[in-house]
Amino acid sequence: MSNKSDFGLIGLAVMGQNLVLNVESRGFQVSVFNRTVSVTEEFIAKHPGKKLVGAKTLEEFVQSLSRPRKIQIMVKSTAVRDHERDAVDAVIEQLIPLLEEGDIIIDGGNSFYQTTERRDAYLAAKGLRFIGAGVSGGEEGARKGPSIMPGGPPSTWEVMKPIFESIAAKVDGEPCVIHIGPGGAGHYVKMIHNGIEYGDMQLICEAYSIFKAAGLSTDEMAAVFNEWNQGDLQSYLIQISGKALEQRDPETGKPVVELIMDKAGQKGTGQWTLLNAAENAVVISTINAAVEARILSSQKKQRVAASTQLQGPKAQLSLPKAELVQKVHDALYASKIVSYAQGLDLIKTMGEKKNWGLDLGRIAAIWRGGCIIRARFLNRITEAYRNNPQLANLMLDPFFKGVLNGAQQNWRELVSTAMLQGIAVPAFSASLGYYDSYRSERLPANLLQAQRDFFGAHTYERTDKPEGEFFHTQWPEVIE
Ligand code: 2AM
Repeated sequence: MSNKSDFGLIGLAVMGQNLVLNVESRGFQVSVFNRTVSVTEEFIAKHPGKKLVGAKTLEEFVQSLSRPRKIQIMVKSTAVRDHERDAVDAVIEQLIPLLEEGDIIIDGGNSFYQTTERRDAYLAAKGLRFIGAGVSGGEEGARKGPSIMPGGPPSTWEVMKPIFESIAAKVDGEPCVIHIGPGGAGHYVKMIHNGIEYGDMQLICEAYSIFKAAGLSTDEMAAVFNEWNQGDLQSYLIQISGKALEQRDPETGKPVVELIMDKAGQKGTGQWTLLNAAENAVVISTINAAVEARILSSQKKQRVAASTQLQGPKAQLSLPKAELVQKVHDALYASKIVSYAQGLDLIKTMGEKKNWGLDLGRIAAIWRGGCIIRARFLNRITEAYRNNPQLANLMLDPFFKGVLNGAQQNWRELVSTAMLQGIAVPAFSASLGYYDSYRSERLPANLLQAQRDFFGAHTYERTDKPEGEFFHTQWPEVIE
């Protein structure tokens, strides 16, 4: 082993440990530190012969690194707003007196992007460098190659590039990491990635819900998902959903999925995405529906009580299986395109507002491997933005437009059927609602403007007069 390590990591929970093993496996020497020293000792003892240095103190850890030091923090991040402090801040504060000019701190957790901006400015003022990097792929991604979304100054990215590129997932030989943009851009894009992930997951769950109402067995559903995974819906989430449906419980012999409580958890990035969309006046109704579906699912007690009080039809889906599968496929594919169109619209809007210089096509490309939303379909998004970097909405790209136009009839028939049968399809229907609103030359907002002018003299523009001219009507008095 050489004298000094190339990389240091603080926080040896599973993600941290796996990242360390990944970096080490690419030929780098790695120093590690954990608040609870026994965790470090166990980790080092478990991996003999590896280029690892286990430090008992932070001083020892910092001294073991070559300069400029590259220190990744993988501790619990909880602060949701920039004024709050969490474990990442605590570790940063402990590091500051030990570091020297030009050293680099990398936050690889799911920090809120404004928190990242605050830390970036704080450390820059102290002559230190900071990278806020979104890391996606879960435990397996961290070990074998995640998708990495780093934000920070280009000069810092250049220093980190060899390590990031060697540890990231590879697709067609290309590493799933690019410099996303300055400051909080990396954590921002990771946050929207998570929102999109929520959308993908919920859409798959709605497909499952319809199949279940139609009486398909979990094995039949798994077969459908496995087949879809060979086609245009190919994705990691479709693949694992198929595998999950096949799984039997050794104790009861029943499908494990049917034994799992229908209460979804969430850690907050989906809700942050909604807040940010509202702040930027961008519609992300599919992601919104997905987040809200998780919230409603968690209210199990209330749902159980309401199930005997509020009426609905008893679902009877009598469509031939092949026809049903095709309709669900088309609804899922079209809804997924809408969800990505919305998420990318939000990234585009925010990128322009913040002057981040984001490249949507290249961002989609680094999501092709390592991360949870990895899918062949992302190649099409990269192509769409390569063909037209100014694309206003993904749905208008020639390829996606073709898919939507081809799928829309089946999509509406499926959503209508589900609604008539009382099967909740909030994300399928939100996507269709967005599609139909977006393609409407005329919406009923004329009446809305009339209402606003009626009660508040808010004025309106006219279809027969130039844009920017505002009118007010003397509406009659209302007698109630
Ligand atoms: P621990 O093993 O000492 O609990 C995930 O919780 C990881 O973050 C663990 O490695 C944990 O260390 C670390 N962690 C959580 N809060 C921390 C803090 N305030 N300071 C340092 N490490 C922390």
